[in-house]
Amino acid sequence: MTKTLFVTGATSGFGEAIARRFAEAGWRVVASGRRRERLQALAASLPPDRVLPLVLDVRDRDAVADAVAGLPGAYAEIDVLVNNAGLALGLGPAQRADLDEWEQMVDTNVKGLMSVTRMLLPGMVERGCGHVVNLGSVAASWPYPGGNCYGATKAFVQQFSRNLRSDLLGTGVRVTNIEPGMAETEFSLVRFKGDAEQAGSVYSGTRPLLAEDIAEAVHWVTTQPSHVNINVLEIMPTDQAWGPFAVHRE
Ligand code: NDP
Ligand code: 8X3
Repeated sequence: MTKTLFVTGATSGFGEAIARRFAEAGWRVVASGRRRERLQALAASLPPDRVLPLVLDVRDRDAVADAVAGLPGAYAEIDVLVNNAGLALGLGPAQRADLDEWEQMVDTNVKGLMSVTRMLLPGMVERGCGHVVNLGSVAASWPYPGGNCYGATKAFVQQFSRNLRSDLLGTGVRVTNIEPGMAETEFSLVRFKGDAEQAGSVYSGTRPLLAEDIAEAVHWVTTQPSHVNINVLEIMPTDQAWGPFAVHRE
């Protein structure tokens, strides 16, 4: 039977690659995000009747509820939810951070993820199957200068994913937290407010992960036999690793 995926943030990067990976594998895909034209272009580039473009800002709780309640017949029963929509804003120290930017990260990465999950979970539990895949980050576990609020939102995603597993034990619903390291998408362009040069310098001279690598990982975790739950998958480029502790000296 054809399965259905609901992915947030499908207008670029991981979300778009995930939508493509699953649509090309024959799944129905609800592709959501704020930029309508990009969703329409995505749907138009894939086989007909495979992708439902859904304009949705995950920060708008009522809109999320309406969107889930209004899913048309063929797309109404979601087998896999990928909570991918998210962003980092800025890389400055906490004492100089813009509180509005911190709030936007919390509203999107934390509260948006909570809303979409809460709205879609009852159907999965009722049907006795389903899978919630969250896009966490290495930033959840490994602090770095300027990661402040962004890393904290991903630490929420990490613990929320674990706690979801506890609540869903025995329901047949699976939960996975994917934690990527450096990946070249529009992530840095957003983080640096459209400064392409600064964004490009993050990836120059190295080989970052690609959006398709993450899409492949999401496809793999969701196509394991139903008795297998991949709890967490941390993925880095071969060219990335940890550094020593920083020490301040007078
Ligand atoms: P992109 O900037 O390429 O994609 C982010 C997506 O999130 C876009 O489709 C954007 O769509 C969507 N989005 C942002 N805000 C909202 C909102 N309020 N409502 C709905 N959609 C929203 O970045 P990535 O693909 O790299 O990021 C995807 C996820 O992966 C994020 O959660 C990010 O934190 C995480 N991640 C990224 C890593 C990286 O190095 N790239 C590493 C680890 C994790 P639109 O603007 O159209 O709404
Ligand atoms: C994105 C990876 O290292 O920029 O979550 O925080 S990092």
